[in-house]
Amino acid sequence: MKRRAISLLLLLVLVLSVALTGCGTNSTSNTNNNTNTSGSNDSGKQNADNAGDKTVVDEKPVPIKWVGNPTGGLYPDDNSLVVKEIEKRFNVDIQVMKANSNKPEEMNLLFASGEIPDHILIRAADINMILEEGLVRGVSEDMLKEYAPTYYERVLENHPYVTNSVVYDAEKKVFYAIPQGMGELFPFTVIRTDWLEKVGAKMPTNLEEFEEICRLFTEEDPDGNGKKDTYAFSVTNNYDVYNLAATYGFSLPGGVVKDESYIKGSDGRLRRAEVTEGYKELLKYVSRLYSKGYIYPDVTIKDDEALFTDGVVGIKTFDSTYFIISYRPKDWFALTFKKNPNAKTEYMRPLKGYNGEEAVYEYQSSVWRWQCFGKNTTDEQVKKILQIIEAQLVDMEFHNLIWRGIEGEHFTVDESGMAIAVGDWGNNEKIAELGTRFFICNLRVGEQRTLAWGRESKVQREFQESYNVVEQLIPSGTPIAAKTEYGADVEKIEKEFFLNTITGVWDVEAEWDNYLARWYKAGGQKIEDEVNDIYYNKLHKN
Ligand SMILES: [Ca+2]
Repeated sequence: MKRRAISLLLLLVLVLSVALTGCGTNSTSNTNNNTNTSGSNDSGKQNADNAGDKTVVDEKPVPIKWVGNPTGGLYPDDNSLVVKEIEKRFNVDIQVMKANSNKPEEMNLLFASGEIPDHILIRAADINMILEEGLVRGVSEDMLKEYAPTYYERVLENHPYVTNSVVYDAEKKVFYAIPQGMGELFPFTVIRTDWLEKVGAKMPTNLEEFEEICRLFTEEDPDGNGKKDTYAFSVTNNYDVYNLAATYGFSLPGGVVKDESYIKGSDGRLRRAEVTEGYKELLKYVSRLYSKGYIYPDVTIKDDEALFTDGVVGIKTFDSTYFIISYRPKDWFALTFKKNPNAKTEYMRPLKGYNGEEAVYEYQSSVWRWQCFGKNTTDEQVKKILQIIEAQLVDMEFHNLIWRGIEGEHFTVDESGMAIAVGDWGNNEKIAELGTRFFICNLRVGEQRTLAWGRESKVQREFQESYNVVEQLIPSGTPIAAKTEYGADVEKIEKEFFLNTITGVWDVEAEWDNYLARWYKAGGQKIEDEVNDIYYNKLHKN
């Protein structure tokens, strides 16, 4: 009700602003027509390409209102290099929409004003709103395949379940939203191998060996300073036990792999990992390590990465990019080697599971944003947008232009293959001035990834190729209304149980039933019911 009232009010504002911008649009499109005659070379080429379609000689630029990714909340100027280049190449007239796709309130305001952009970028969490209000048009699979075949391929590669989700109409073969984002690497655990050498141990391969390493790192003076002042690892959140959880057969949200994991029980019912027996066993294992003194005692410490940097702990689990020193040269991992030039580390292979089985990694392809098309957008406009997206995926020069500008002028490539901004071209203000990063489509592969993160990212990817990866039962980006409502309450209970049991305040076994009761009562029941309804009635209709 409240929202309706606000919408009406904004509608008034809209009527006024449309009346005002109406005049502005006319005058700008006139100027655009003028400037475009000078760039007739390119439009001539476009016409030739489209000769089969139409016999229009002097095609007018196709107007496109684009909601993109404003770096640091700043928008590209209409005259920025990137905007001008896109306009020239594709014979379009880009209007940069000044609504921040990272901020739902700004997007709401834009839609409430009646303005529906042609290219819409929206946060994963906001897709429900946009679908329910009918703000987008569908794009057929055929159209995607015809104008953006690489885009289509990479979307399906990274989000294989999208055609079995709420954004896809399986009967009509139409997408209402297209996921942007990539299958992330799983968080890595690194171990100080110079410590392993010092205590005469090898990389652990199972939970027993891991526990023994924890003991040695705590009791056998791995840093050789004659004092008992080290621990195996620290625990402040799920990150730290991510790879241990995998050995118990499930994924925990941590860093970029942030989806909750649902596991199908022998009764066919999907349950959140945190209320399953495997989770209980994990907590017992970790609390035992804590009770033996192997885990850093303070679990509330904010900056626990520094414990690794300072050589207080010798094991750390974190997002992959942090272990790329050239990519994050000033971060905690890189600093470890500045502080202690003798430090050596290696990634830990997945440990053998507690039941003797292989560790389980759930494939999660983060939906960073959804890409959608406004309900008033024409086929011609969709076609142009798809071509712009396709070009940045297949044409490296155009890809670079969209992401970082012109090589040699705005960026250079270092010895690790990573692109480095020249001068201050990496600053937010300069990014807006240039227009880079606003039109990005985040589905990068091969060289495109190397340019972003350097060659170590390839090493990491290869390291994880042997992982035992399973499908996600509830795909990334699936809207779960009950989670929106009760998610925070339920997570509070999970967090409290996690920290209190690990530190031995509560006994896992004694408190388990109590925890489950509170979890279900706080909204967990509603989430679980909805998840099962989605799984059985919406995703698997057959
Ligand atoms: Ca010591």
